[in-house]
Amino acid sequence: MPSERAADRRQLLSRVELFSKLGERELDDLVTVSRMQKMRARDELFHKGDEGTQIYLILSGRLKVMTTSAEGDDVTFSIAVSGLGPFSYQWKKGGVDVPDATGATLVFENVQSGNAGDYTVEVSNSIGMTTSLAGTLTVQSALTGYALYASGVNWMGMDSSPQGNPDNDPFNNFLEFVFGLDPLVADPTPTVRPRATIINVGGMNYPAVKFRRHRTRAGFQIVVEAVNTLTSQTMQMTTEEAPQDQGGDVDEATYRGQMQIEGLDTWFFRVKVIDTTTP
Ligand SMILES: [Ca+2]
Ligand SMILES: [Ca+2]
Repeated sequence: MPSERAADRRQLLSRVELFSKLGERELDDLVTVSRMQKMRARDELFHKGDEGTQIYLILSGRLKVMTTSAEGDDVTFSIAVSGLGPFSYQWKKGGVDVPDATGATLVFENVQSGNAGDYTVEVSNSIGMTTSLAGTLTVQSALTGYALYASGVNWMGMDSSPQGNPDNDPFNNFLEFVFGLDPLVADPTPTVRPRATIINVGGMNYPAVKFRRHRTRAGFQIVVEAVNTLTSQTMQMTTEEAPQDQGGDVDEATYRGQMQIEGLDTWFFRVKVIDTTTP
């Protein structure tokens, strides 16, 4: 026999559209894994990229969604409302209605700088309850990433272009930017270059590659591929392990192959840096 509080919670859950088709028993199961959480103003609930292990239902209050997009990305703002439906929605940009934006979700496909702004959504139901959510969309030009970085370096007349290599090490300025290196100091390659290693996960040894990279810089994409024979054209999937903070906006990334090292003769990784500033 569920407690009175559990009964309240079950009633709340049953009013959420996503769970509306569940039977009493399934709702009871949900109640046992749910918990109430009070947040203070400005508390951060989650960050983009966090592992999605929970669903949040907002019972009262407002949630602000902050997001940054490289131009050309798809961005979604979405609102979850509890209470008595059905609901109607109107999204606004800078207080002005966005035409045809009357669903629970506002999607920008191929976002452009013109989409940047402060967004709110007004939600109302048949008894006139109104709530709103606010979010800011910042659109970052892919070019600003390298340009911002380059502007902070004292080049003293040396070649500051992405292809330049004033310190004459194996990394051009663009790769120095990507991997968090110093473009004016020749970097020792065995230490900073992507390097092969072996990591142990759950008692099994896997081939892996480790490299340093900048976390928050824009204008590039790193793709890691692996292959276990040089003649094979098929690149295998790799799994990204939790990155290790190296301080100063740099982390060490580890990607591992899917097959255990036992039984493998060879394993090659390819770390591709794609310059997204070049269309
Ligand atoms: Ca260099
Ligand atoms: Ca360097």
